Parts: sequence; structure tokens; C-alpha cells
Amino acid sequence: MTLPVANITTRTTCPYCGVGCGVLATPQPDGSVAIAGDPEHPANLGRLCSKGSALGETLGLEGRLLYPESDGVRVTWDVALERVANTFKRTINAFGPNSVAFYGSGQLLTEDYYVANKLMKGFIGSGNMDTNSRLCMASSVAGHKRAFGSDTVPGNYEDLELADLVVLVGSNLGWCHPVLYQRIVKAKAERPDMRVVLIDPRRTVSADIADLHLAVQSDGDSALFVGLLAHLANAGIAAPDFVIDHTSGVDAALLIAEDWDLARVAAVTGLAEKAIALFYDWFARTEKAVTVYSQGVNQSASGTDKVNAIINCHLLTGRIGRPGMGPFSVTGQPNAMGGREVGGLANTLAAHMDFTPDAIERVGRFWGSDSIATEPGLKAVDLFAAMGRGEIKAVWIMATNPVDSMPEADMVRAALAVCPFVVVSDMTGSTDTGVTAHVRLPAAGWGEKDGTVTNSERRISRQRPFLTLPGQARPDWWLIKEVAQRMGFVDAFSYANPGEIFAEHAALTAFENDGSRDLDLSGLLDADYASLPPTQWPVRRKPRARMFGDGQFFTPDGKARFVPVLPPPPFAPPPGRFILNTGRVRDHWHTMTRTGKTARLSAHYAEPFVEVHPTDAARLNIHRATLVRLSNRHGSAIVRALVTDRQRRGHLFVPMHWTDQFASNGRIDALVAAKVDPVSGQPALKMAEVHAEPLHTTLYGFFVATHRPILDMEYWAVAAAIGGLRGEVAWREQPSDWGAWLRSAFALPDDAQIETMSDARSGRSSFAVLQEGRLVVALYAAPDPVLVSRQWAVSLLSADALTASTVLAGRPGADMPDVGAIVCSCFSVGANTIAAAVTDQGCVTVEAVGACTRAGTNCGSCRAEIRGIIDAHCLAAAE
Ligand SMILES: Nc1nc2c(c(=O)[nH]1)N[C@H]1C(S)=C(S)[C@@H](COP(=O)(O)OP(=O)(O)OC[C@H]3O[C@@H](n4cnc5c(=O)[nH]c(N)nc54)[C@H](O)[C@@H]3O)O[C@H]1N2
Ligand SMILES: Nc1nc2c(c(=O)[nH]1)N[C@H]1C(S)=C(S)[C@@H](COP(=O)(O)OP(=O)(O)OC[C@H]3O[C@@H](n4cnc5c(=O)[nH]c(N)nc54)[C@H](O)[C@@H]3O)O[C@H]1N2
Ligand code: SF4
Ligand SMILES: [Mo]
Repeated sequence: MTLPVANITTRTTCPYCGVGCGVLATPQPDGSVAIAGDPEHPANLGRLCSKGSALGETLGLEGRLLYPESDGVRVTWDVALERVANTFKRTINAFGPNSVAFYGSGQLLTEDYYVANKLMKGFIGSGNMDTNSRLCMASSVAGHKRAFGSDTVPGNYEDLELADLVVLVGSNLGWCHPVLYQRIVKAKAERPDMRVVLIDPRRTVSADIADLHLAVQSDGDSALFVGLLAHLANAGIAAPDFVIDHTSGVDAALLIAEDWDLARVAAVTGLAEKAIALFYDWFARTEKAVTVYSQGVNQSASGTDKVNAIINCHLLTGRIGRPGMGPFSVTGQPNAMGGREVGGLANTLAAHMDFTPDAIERVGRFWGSDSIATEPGLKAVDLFAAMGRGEIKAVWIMATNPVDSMPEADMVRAALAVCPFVVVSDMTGSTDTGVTAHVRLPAAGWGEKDGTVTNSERRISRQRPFLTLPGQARPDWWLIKEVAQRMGFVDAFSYANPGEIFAEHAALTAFENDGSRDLDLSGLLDADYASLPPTQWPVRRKPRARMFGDGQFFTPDGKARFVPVLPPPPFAPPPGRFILNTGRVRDHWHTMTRTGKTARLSAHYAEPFVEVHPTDAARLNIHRATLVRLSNRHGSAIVRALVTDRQRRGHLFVPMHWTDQFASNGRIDALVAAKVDPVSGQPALKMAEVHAEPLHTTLYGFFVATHRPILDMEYWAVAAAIGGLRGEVAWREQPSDWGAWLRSAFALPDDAQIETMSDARSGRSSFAVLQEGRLVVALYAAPDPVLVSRQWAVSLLSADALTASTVLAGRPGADMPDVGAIVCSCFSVGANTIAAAVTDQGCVTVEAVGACTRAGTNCGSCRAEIRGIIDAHCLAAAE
């Protein structure tokens, strides 16, 4: 390959969320890469969110795993691959195929995933190939299969724009699917009659476009939708022809629903009857209704039931598969759908076929294998539990970081520690999972690899390379096929390129498919892989944009199934305990291996935090920005208090992103119990039960530095910053010798001059280390959370001709105004700048603030937050 060629633009797809935006990547003569939205991609029509826009900043090689390693020592590919193949072979010979496992990811490309699944299920002969989609989409998959007989997402993105009512359930679309959210924002601006209802225990930014926010009690969703089903039936909204001709089981579903009147729903959901009635009335009266749902639905011990409770309402009204209506599960990862398509979940075989005798025989024949697995393998939670018991003796983890993202994460870490052979293929070096591996294989990353992904609306798009492979990194499909061939499966894995793999995958979807299987790519068999345009499946003669509008489903009788759902009783933690809810922030992606590299994306939230309601905070003696310890019998975490009435009382919310690379004690999954949905096996990641208390802290600290310190203390968190990094720390005891502490933590030379300023009365101290007028370290310590402006301090790292007194003062001078916490990460515009535009320049609309400051004018992901600042200031002015 002769990549990269400066100024040549490559059409590719964003590697983050399941919206699947088209990206134009153009390497520049200076080695950087210009990123723009692809105006021709139907998912985004040129838009990108903050994470997509910052992709160019994540391509640096720092932190990358560039060479194969065996027991921590660099080795050749040959040595590493031989060891993997031989150890897997030996283990299988000694203990049988079910003693080994693969754990994959919705961040693999379809081609990578296909090869991994074929090796494990087709040739090793075990079902033990599961994926992080178990943590993500498994309940949606199970719910789809129960209702439709297939894992089919009926609608497409356009339906969200065509709808007159969009119901967001357990979805923070504004932050997690920002471009899709922007499409709704635009549609709503054009058609103000369009309504949006948000169902989420928290008032998230997505409430910005909501006409109604139902702050449902955790897991109250089933009750809410079962009540809705009853209301629709009673109000005569059912579509009798559709129900009779195209569905089965309605009576059983309605029998349960009849008991759920408003009062009962209100009692279980914690919502006011009036608010519930309004939602029911809107839903009943609006034919064009789309219900979008995500992790607040899936990641629950009753996740599959929640999915079916939603689908039941669409079936009863016949609102499915027609323009502007339908249930819509939005996928998280860029290729969550592709993984489901190839059979990446342990309970599917391949190409949307399950472990039925027919499918096993058919797929075995297609693959030319007589050792195909005949039964499902272990689902993620069971897989790591079995590993902990010594039953899994070799595992290969690909493109996922289970030591951070699995529930009971400390148990997962312990399981990996006792597993005799752990292989990790990743693009990043020391992840919390990577450090447990015996063999580490350097994978090619985004921009280097070549293949396809499928987004939430069943659209297959190409990811294309525009960078050369760094070091000895290789694409995932290549390393899996090399191991397969070394295990003796030479012919079945003789792929020369991803195009060949895709062709085989497409052929399998079409193989003996008389229309009884939803996934059918026969129309792509002769397609030119290199120039494949974004295409929705199924594609026989031509692609189909919507499914089920014709009332034809994939169940044996062709009818959709109502599933009777019995809502669970409300969960009340024991006195003194909180419900711990977890999820995402706008600018970070999961375990931060890529977004954590960029200063821009790290500025929005720079440390792990807990959202706590003011009443709960007061009761616990937790104040703004103090530190909080969360604990239960599984583990503990230390996070910063964010006191806010966006949160329900009795509930806490913590982001899932922080790892041991970025904080001393921020791995939130250490606290989440491995309780799973009985149907899907998906863990209830949104509902742990925790104890919360203020952390005993003598002194808080904040620093900026050119380099990363080594911190051995109860609380620290670091984040990328322009010119170095920034960090927060806390001491239980004040260091007795500050000079010694600084020298040791920041590895300063003995002769480094440490300038100091302290104020005995307030107990505040500042320290500065400068070299030729440039800052090396600035540290501010105080008995209360440090008030120094973070953005100002970070700007010191880029300043010349600094004096110690400027740094030590700890407060911006007139020449370096404090922009405040970063709101718009595209243009690094802070809250103070936006507030000044409101108060000094009279900007009272988001557009006016944008014209004045540029904030919110690129990706638009921060527009809701800008509106929040405007509202706060207008309110203050009115008071
Ligand atoms: N910025 C960003 N975007 C991402 C990702 C990321 O890491 N960062 N990850 C991607 C991935 S893989 C995924 S899966 C998606 C996830 O996308 P989302 O599901 O939208 O995101 P989450 O923040 O996990 O959870 C959504 C909401 O569920 C709510 N919730 C919790 N419990 C309940 C409940 O019982 N009922 C209801 N109705 N709501 C509840 C939470 O309060 C939260 O606001 O995001 C994708 N997009
Ligand atoms: N408490 C709580 N826990 C959660 C969730 C939650 O909401 N709350 N959400 C769950 C969900 S929905 C998800 S999807 C998971 C996500 O959790 P993970 O999958 O564990 O998180 P990532 O950080 O995305 O891990 C991806 C890894 O793959 C690497 N990588 C990136 N590209 C490639 C590639 O091309 N090849 C290879 N081999 N490696 C690559 C990255 O460096 C990184 O180490 O977390 C789950 N855990
Ligand atoms: S919405 Fe953002 S993160 Fe998701 S695919 Fe589009 S640009 Fe990427
Ligand atoms: Mo996910």
C-alpha cells in the first residue's frame, strides 16, 4: 500500500457510535488528517458530532501497541502466532473445545468478526464466541426474535424525521447518537407540531427537545408500556385487521395489561398520573409514532421484557414498518449490527441463523466443516464466571476492555489472572485488560483497516484505509486467519483480503435462503467491494428501507408475536442505599483509549463524577465538588460530586468511562453486580445498589504539567490538555515536605527550582516549576475543592515568558481571561465566554451566541448546554 497520499480524500465511516456517519478523511502534507462529514452519506448528510470531528486528533501513535508481545517481551509475528495457535490447539486436545473462548466486540469490522466466528463455531467446534454486544444489544436482539422471529430493526432514520411523535426511552440521544438527534432537532424546527417525549430517570440534555420528560423510576418502563397497551386497547386505537391477520398472542398480553390502570402505573413508575395520561393520550392520538430505545431499556434485568412491552404497543396499533412509525432500537457501537449479522453472540450460529438442526447442517456444509458447534456457548457474564472457576483455559479478547466494562469488573480481572492463557488483540498498549495478557497482538486501527460496518438502520458502509499500517500492526481478520491456518485449517481460512471475506459472508446469507431469513445480501454478490456505496439490507434485487409494513414476519406462521409482559415490582434499595445508574458523557468513548488522547474531548469532563440530587447530597454531607466514595460488596470507587436536580432523589449517576489509566479509583463496573436478564443474558448495568459517603480529605489539589506524574494516593485523575496534562488529586494527610513530594511525583531533577506561595489563613498553597519562562508543573492545593480556573491553568502550558508570580497567583490576569469550563469542544469555547455573550452582548438565542462566539456552530452537540447557560442567565436577570 502506498498510503497516505496527501490531499487525496478517502470516503470512510466513523468508528464510534451506531449512527454510522460517513466521513471524508484527507491526509495533509504536514502529516495531520483533515476530517469532514460526508455530504453524500445518507446517515449524516455531511454532519459530524464532537467525537467524529475530533477523529484527526486521535490518530497519533502514542500509547499504540505496535509489536506483538509474548510475556511482555517483543517477539516476531511468527513467534506470537505460533504460540497462540499451539496453545489453543493443545488446550482443545487436552480439555475439549469448550475449554477455550473468544470474546469479541462491536468495534470489529464485519470481516474480522466473520473470521473469528467461523474459527470458533465452525472449526474449533465450540459456541464460546461471545461479544461485548452482550452488554449492549442482547436484550434488543432477544426482544426482536421473540416478536418478529428474527433480529430485525424494522425502520430507518428517516422515520424519526417523518414521525409526529418521537418517544425516547432510556436513550440519551443528544450525547450518544448526536447526529441522529440533530436530525430530529432540525425536523422539529421545521414542523413544530412534532412532539418528543423523553423517558429517563435523569433529565439529560436530550430533554432539551422534549415536550414531556417522564423521570421514570429505574425499571419502571415495563409498567409504563404495559399500561400504554391497556390504554390503547381501551381507547379503541387497536388496528384490528393488522392484529388479526398479522399477529398472534394479543389476548394473553392484554389480559395482564388490563390490571395496569393509571394509579398502578403511577405507583410503580413514580410518575404523576397526569403526566402518564398525557403521554398515553399523545401516543394514542398519533399514528406516526416512533419509539427509540437504548441502554435504559436493554441493560436491565427485565430488558427483554421492556423491549417487548414497547413492541407490543406498536403491534397493537399496526404502527410498524411504515414511514414515520415503529419501534427503533438504536445500536451503540459502529458495528454492533454487523456482529449480530455474522453470529458474534454465543447463542447465534452465523448469518442470523440459530443453533437449529437445519442451520447447523446448512452452515456446516457451506463452510465445509464436520466439526461445527452444535449448541450455544457461554454468554459474557457466564463466560468470565466459568473462567474464574478454571473452566476456560484459553481466551482471546478482541477490541474490547472487559476489565473495565463488564459487571463485577474486579472478578473479571481476577478471572483473567487465573486463566492459563490470555490473548489480547488491541490497538492500544496498556489497557486494563491488555496488562493481563500472555500474548498481545497489535491490531490495525481506524484509518488503517479496511472492511464494512452496519449501522442502526441496517446500512452497510465501508471503512476504508487512508494511513499506512504503523509498526507491525495488522488488521484483526489477518491475525485470526493466521492463527486458524496454523491450527491446521488452511483452506477454509485462505483469505487474501477483506473483500473475499465479505463475499463469503454475503454468500452465506443468501445460501439456501428462500426468503425465510431476514438477512439476505444476495444482491451484493456481484457488487464491487472497493466502491460499495452505503447499502441497507436486506438486499435481494434491491435494498429494502423498511421491514414488516407488509405484515410478513419471520416466525413459523409468518405472524408477529405479542409477548405477555409482567412488570417487575419497583426496586427499592435498603435504607441508606442508592440506585446507581451508569452511562455516557458527550465527548468520551467507553474506556477512553482514543478520546482520552485528545485535549479537546477531555475538556468537557476531566474526571469521574457522580450526579447526586441536592437533597441527598445535603443529607450525606456531600457538597459541590467534594469527593465521594461509593461502595458495595463488589468494590468501590471515588468520584467528584456533581450536585444537580437533573437527578432523581435516591438515584446516583456515574459515567462508565474512567479506567486505571485515567483515575485512581474510577472503574465503576467494579461496583455493578453481575445480575442478568434471564432471556438475553444482558447484565443490568444501569442498576447497582451502592452506599455513598463523603471521602475524608484534608487537602484537595489541582495541577497542570508537561508530563505525567506517578501518583500513589487515594484519589487522582488525569486528563489530556494542550501542552501536557491536567490532574486532580486529594490528600488524606498533608505532605510534610512539599518539595520532596513534588520531586518524587513529577520526577523533577534535584536542582529544579520550586517556587512556592502559601497563605496560612486560608490554608491554600501554590507551587510552580518553570524552565526558561515555560511552565513544567503548577500545583494548587487547598482545604476545599480548588477554585483555580482549569482552562486558565491549562493555557499556562502553552504560554511563553511566564513568571512564577503569574502562575502562583492562581487567577487569570487581564491578559489571559478565564474562558470557563469548555462547553463547545469543536472551537474550545468555555461557559464564561458564552455567559459573557449573553450578559454583555445580549445574545438570547443559541444562534446569536454562535454568531458571537462560534460555539455550537460546527457539530451542534453542545447546543443544548448553550441553551442551558442562556436560560440560567436570563432567569437570573429576571429575578
Ligand atoms: N458520547 C458517547 N456516545 C456513545 C458511546 C460513548 O461511549 N460515548 N457509546 C455508544 C454505545 S456502545 C452505546 S450502547 C450507546 C448508548 O447510548 P444510550 O443508551 O443513550 O446511553 P447511556 O448513557 O448508556 O444510557 C441512556 C440513558 O438510560 C437512562 N436509564 C437508566 N436506567 C433507566 C431505566 O430504568 N429506564 C429508562 N427509561 N432509562 C434509564 C440513563 O439515565 C441514561 O441517560 O451510546 C453510543 N454512543
Ligand atoms: N456500568 C456500565 N458498564 C458498561 C456500559 C454502561 O452503560 N454502564 N455499557 C456497556 C456497553 S453498551 C458497551 S458497548 C461496552 C463497551 O466497553 P468496551 O468494549 O470494553 O470499551 P472500549 O473502550 O470501546 O474498548 C474497545 C477496545 O478496543 C480497542 N480497539 C479499537 N479499535 C480496534 C480495532 O480495530 N481492533 C482491535 N483489536 N482493537 C481495537 C480499543 O483500544 C479498546 O481497548 O461497555 C459496557 N459496559
Ligand atoms: S454521531 Fe458522532 S460518533 Fe456517532 S457516527 Fe456520527 S460522528 Fe461518529
Ligand atoms: Mo454499547
